Amino acid sequence: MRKLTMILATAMVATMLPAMAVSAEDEVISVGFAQVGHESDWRTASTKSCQDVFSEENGYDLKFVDCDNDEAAQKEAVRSFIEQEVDYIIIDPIIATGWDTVLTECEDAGIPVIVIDRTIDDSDKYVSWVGSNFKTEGQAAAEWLKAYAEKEGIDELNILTISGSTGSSAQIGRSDGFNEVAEENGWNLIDEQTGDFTEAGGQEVMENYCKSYEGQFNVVVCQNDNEAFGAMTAMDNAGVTYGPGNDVILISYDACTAGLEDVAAGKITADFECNPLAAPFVEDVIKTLAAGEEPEKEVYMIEHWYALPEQIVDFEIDGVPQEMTEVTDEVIEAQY
Ligand code: GYE
Repeated sequence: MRKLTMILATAMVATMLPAMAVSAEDEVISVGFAQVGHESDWRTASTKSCQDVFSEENGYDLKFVDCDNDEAAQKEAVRSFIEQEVDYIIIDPIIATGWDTVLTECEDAGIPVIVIDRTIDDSDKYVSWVGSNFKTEGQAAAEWLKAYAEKEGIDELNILTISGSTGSSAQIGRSDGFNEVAEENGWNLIDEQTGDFTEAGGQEVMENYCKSYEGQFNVVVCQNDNEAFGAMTAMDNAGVTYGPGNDVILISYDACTAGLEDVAAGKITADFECNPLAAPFVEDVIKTLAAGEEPEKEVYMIEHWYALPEQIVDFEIDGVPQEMTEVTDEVIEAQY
């Protein structure tokens, strides 16, 4: 409900209802959330985080739309939130560009927009963004690979990448961060095709890779865990071994529970976290706005780089030493 309508409605019922009911009605904050879809474990954790925080018990009316990775549907969802006169709009942008028109509509309607996870790169008409530095994640994976290959005495790196959804800031950042380091070090980037952040996509791309590049690769980079699950099925079927001590170094991103279980099982060689639990920080932004104060424009999530002890090596990103975290049962238990 929009603020003005809410005040009027409250004033009208105030004469008729006991004070308790008025204040309960007054406190409900409506939030529209245009979620990317349901493509991955990461996405499930992100959705749950928002549903937990913006619950009825916490005083929210959450209007949740799963946009099924459809850019047009996502813009439609945002417009439907404007029509419903919600108090706040949360967007996790499927792709990074093409946002200025709809964000201008939100601005004209006086509804604050909070962007989470992926970035909007061609408009700044939102109050805050809460998410991860995807380029740093890509650099971390590559700098780890460099240090690990040195330790293992592997001097030729022939790399296949299964990228995320093309044009999403998560894909762009991870590819840029990784590929810059790869090029500096003269590694052989054989191919990069999208698996759309899904298990089925990862499997399909890897099946093609196993046929086209048989015996020619020793590193597979999957831009999320679900793609890695699919890639593992394809490699199993093609008789390619992966994980510590095997044919292929398998790198993944997200580090959700099932991904870390595969690290512990010696299948994924290292997993670079992307933290999906943004909702509590989004609520802080909403509370700051409600108090009439200015929230931070950018809020970064904290993330860890995971491996088993034998695969933990020292590395730096732009001169900053990085800590790696050993995957243990407790760590898996605490993950999302
Ligand atoms: O890595 C992937 C999800 O935008 C960071 O989207 C997110 C990515 C995440 O589908 O699993």
